[in-house]
Amino acid sequence: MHLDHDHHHGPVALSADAHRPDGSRRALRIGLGGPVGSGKTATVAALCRALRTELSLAVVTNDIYTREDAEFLLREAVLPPERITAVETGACPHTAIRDDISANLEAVEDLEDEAGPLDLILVESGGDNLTATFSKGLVDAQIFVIDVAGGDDIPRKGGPGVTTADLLVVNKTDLAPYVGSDLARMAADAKAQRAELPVVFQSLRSGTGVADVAAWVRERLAAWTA
Ligand SMILES: Nc1nc2c(ncn2[C@@H]2O[C@H](COP(=O)(O)OP(=O)(O)O)[C@@H](O)[C@H]2O)c(=O)[nH]1
Ligand SMILES: [Mg+2]
Repeated sequence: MHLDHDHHHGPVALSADAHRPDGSRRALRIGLGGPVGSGKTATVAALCRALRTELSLAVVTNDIYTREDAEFLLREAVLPPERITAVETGACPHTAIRDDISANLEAVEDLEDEAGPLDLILVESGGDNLTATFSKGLVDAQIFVIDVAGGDDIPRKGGPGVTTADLLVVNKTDLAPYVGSDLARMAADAKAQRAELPVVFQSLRSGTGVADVAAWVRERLAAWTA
């Protein structure tokens, strides 16, 4: 934790600033939100595998009462253990990424202090419903992950995650034939909700789309360091 850490104002002000107290540029922070089971942890794992040789990166997971997601990432060895931190959020996962972000800010700052210098920190939310989004004081950009098995009407239903996330990932396209989800309809509905904001259709089973998500992250990082 930084010495100037102040539980009322310090973390947000520090976070919005692109520099750390020593003047170096802090890591780009990207949040991954979306319903429980849509594939956030699996996407984090895929991004780590795609980017870890070219970037210095770390991950913060948010679980309600456990450290399951962090333990999964550790078991899969997607990154060295000192680059993975779990925040236990208690009852309301959205609170920890939107309202009282202090535990998450502490986690990202500690990672930079202890495992840094870092280019990128991925923050996975505890998983909530369609209304959960990250505070701009915690992350610089956010990815919202939904899946085709959750129903092909989700893009049409909207909500801030679907309509405003910097990137929408529609995951598990491999399951579409089994659950009767119409991918063309999902694409059209997402386009109607998001206009020019990007959408990637992904299947971690077949590996489709991961390269597009990784390319989007690289673009954000290039803009961040420019
Ligand atoms: N068939 C299929 N299963 C997936 C895909 N992505 C993730 N899963 C599975 O969906 C389940 C939930 O994924 P997880 O990443 O833990 O979801 P989270 O709760 O959003 O973090 C796990 O059993 C994953 O293996 C995919 O693209 N296709
Ligand atoms: Mg997860």
